[in-house]
Amino acid sequence: MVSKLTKLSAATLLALGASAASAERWIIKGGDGDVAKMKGNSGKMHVQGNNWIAADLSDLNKGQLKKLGYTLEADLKRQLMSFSDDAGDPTMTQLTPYALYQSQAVGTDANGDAYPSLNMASAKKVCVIDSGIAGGDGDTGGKNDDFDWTNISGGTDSGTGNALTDGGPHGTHVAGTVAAADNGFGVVGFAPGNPMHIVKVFNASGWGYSSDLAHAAQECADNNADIITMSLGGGGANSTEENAFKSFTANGGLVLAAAGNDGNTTRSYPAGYSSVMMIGANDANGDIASFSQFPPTTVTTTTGRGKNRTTTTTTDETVGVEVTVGGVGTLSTYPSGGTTFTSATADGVGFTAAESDNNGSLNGATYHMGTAEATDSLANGKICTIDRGNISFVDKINNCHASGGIGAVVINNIAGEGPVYMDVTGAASIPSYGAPFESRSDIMGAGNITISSATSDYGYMDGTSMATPGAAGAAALIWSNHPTCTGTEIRDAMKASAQDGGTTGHDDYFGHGIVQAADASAYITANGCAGATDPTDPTDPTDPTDPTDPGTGDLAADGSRSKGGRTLNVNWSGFSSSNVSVSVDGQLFTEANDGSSSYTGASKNATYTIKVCEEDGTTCAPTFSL
Ligand SMILES: [Ca+2]
Ligand SMILES: [Ca+2]
Repeated sequence: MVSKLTKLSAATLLALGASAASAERWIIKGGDGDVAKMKGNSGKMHVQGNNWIAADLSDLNKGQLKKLGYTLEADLKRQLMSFSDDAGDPTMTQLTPYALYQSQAVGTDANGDAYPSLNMASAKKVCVIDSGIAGGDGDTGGKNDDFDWTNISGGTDSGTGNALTDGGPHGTHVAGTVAAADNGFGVVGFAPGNPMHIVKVFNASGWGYSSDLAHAAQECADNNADIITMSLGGGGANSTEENAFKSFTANGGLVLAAAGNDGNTTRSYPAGYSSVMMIGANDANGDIASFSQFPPTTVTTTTGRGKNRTTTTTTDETVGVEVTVGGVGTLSTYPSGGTTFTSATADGVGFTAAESDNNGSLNGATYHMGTAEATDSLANGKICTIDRGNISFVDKINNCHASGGIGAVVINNIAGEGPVYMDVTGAASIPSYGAPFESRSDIMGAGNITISSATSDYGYMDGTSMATPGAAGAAALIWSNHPTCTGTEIRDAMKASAQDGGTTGHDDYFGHGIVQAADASAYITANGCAGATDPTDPTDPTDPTDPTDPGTGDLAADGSRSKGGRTLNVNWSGFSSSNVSVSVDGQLFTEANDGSSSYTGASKNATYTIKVCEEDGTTCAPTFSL
């Protein structure tokens, strides 16, 4: 084993790490078109064309390349296509939430062929462990009619009462994402009308315990459920709880739970048990939700004492996020009358309007006030459209009102964040709504805006709690088309077919990526329940030894720390290129593919995120931390 020590001091390692994180990516072209010369004067190369390359460039690189006569062009970021909810009023028409389009639960493929739909004859029952469901008058509202109530069961618990009445809206929202009925009104779930058993472990106080969950898992099994979904969690593992889910999984079931909403690396349980599939949340653009937790997929074990003490880190993806589903601005069912729903259009084009405490109907011509930092008489009698930023919402609304404006629509200035939820305490009492940045061009140019707001059976929530029932519903949809598979086989197919998100390959935020229900079903059709030999490579199921195999399943990397924690030792296997690319907290090293390398100068109090990739950076072993 060859070891290579860098000559970097601790300060340098950290400083370089910071600059690497902000490294700019450029396209180099023109001049003599000599690709080798371009590469020789660049940082890490990402893509190579006939007479151009795309690479990371330092200022020094840029100067040198320009001197050699090459042209530099900024390499721009391209995002996945955004998805939208249908626009309209759910009491009048049925709206499909965006996450169903994004995860292929509805819609058609590139050839116009419909994605597989729920096969009710072989439906798998989903057990929803949450705060009950609005089947009658509960804490928040009345019965929601947008369920197939003949397919829903639930018991009574001495602590929380009847599971078929709500103990808060959370459980009803979650259940709607799994299985709201396809009936022409309201919303539609991932597996519409699918059989569900409801276990109520929470009431208004919002507390449950691991023992409650162990008991609930047994109730799910007793009621012949195949899938358990839990939009809940907390810190610390508990063997009774873990054994309950292990047993459910060992008996052929599938258990899913939310990663958590604290936006940090904390591992929540039950999601953190290996037997439970941890679900993260992405937004409508396919970006990770800011709140979605991303625990490391590494397990560290220490052996020996004193000088012989060694720490070994291995990768276990089943203790981290495995897949994600849309969970930002999720539209679903509420206990009847339990929320308000706002319907908004700009020249007939729908947009998401977040109500404030100053709600009410609006209908009129618009005037765009920019950031509304001063009054403007042209807003008189108009609906003010206003950009977020520079001054408070209250000041903006007051300037609109003082200009004679009849209402305000404040547009977010951050993409992917949804509409602005405004605190309007102290503002003039004109109807005031928030809107998302993505709708800015529709709103600003609109001749007319119409907004109505009324009590409703439908509304929005954010959270990995909203993503998890989406994954459970997708699992029910996929499984109903392949009823002889086990829950674990469905889980593997969902991971193998997920659409990669974030950094290339498996990562702690997305796991394998965004669930693709139709692709998962096609994967099982192509490979059988047991899946491909190389389960992370759906494109090459038959020959994992094929050197052109792009899969990541054969690639492994781990490491340890020595010298008082200041040296990082990285090991890898399964790579085919002559060099590999090692990223240490974003700082890139090209190393001979000899299986290991070491880096000195680490800060002993810092954790480093390490990724080993083939030299071209396209295929990587799972990321790990030291
Ligand atoms: Ca419906
Ligand atoms: Ca990824």
